[in-house]
Amino acid sequence: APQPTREDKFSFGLWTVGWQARDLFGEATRPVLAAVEAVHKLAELGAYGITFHDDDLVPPGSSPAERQRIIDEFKAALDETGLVVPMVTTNLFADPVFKDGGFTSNDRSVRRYALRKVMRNMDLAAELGAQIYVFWGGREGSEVDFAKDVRAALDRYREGIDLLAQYSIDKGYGMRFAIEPKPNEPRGDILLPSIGHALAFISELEHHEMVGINPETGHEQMASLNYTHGIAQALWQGKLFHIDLNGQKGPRYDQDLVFGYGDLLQAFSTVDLLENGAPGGGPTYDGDRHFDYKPLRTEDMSGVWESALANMELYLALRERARAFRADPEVQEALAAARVAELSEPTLEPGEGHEQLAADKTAFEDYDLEAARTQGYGYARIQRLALEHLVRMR
Ligand code: GLT
Ligand code: MN
Ligand code: MN
Ligand code: MN
Repeated sequence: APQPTREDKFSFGLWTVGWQARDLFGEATRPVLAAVEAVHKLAELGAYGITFHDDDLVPPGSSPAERQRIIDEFKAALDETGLVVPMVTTNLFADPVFKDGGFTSNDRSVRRYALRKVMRNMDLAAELGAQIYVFWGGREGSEVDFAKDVRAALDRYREGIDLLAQYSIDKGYGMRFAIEPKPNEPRGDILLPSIGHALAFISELEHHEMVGINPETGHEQMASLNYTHGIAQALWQGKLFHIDLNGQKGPRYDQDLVFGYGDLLQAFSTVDLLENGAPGGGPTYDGDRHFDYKPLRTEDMSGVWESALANMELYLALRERARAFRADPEVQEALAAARVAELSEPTLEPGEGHEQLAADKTAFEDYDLEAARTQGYGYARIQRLALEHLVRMR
């Protein structure tokens, strides 16, 4: 199997390998994982980064002295291993104070508390060199439509992000923010439920240029959406600032499976897009390959590390498969036959407007409708070749 290296830029949330597997129906099945141990183990496995929520690293209720000791030990482990902290985020969902949301709680005092909690953790994030700050608003939402003024909630969401962006600017932190959409769970309905909702929201922000998205594979798939298409649109808009890779088997609860363990074919097209860009060119993704998964509840710590490695190995295997797919002359021929590149040609001639188009009889009056109606597009061949590359029939 391919070996992950630092250059591959794989990162993991401390809350992933550190998940004690407490779920809705059962208690923890694993012991607490010390952050320092997570750093050492991830570095050993070939990851380059570790990310965390404020409360993953420093247990809530710690005294200032304890907090400092934990941070110092964490930093020492980073120095020792060379692991970096490329992204940091805030827990605005676990504490009961956030049961109606952080930035969008109906209770104004909760909103002010949430902002302060983020500001405090942004200071730590900056100190550790994090360039990306993620916002997953899992509790921003509702169960009762009539009890949440969504218009006002979006105003408050915007107010919150605007303030924090200003905070980063004024402090000289130079961070970029990444909003993570999710349709539901833990709230019945979450605000900014999909990539598209988040992108539309960002365009309303004061510092929209410093805000992008952090789309998670499973979250889009929970809503039956095509993850590869979603990140393609984010790349198109220059908004794919970060990414949460994992696996999900269709629309059901958030499974956070190992990357690829769900819709493997879509994982393949995801990696192909991230690594090679669109078939007609266009930007590739140069950020971290961040895994947000939950090691199975059945596993002890050896299963945790086994699954952490599985994420990286699968990614590398798909990257290799995607390269082979693109390099295959038969694939290139099939792409050409399907006129995939023709979609990159503008529909109008240079300088042509609607008047010239209206004057072009070949476009309408003399158009060979019958030929266009009966032609085949040749996608079946591409589908077959992609599958064959995926399962190494080629
Ligand atoms: C939480 C959530 C994830 C988010 C994390 C960032 S926390 O586990 O389910 O999808 O990425 O807050
Ligand atoms: Mn996530
Ligand atoms: Mn998830
Ligand atoms: Mn999750």
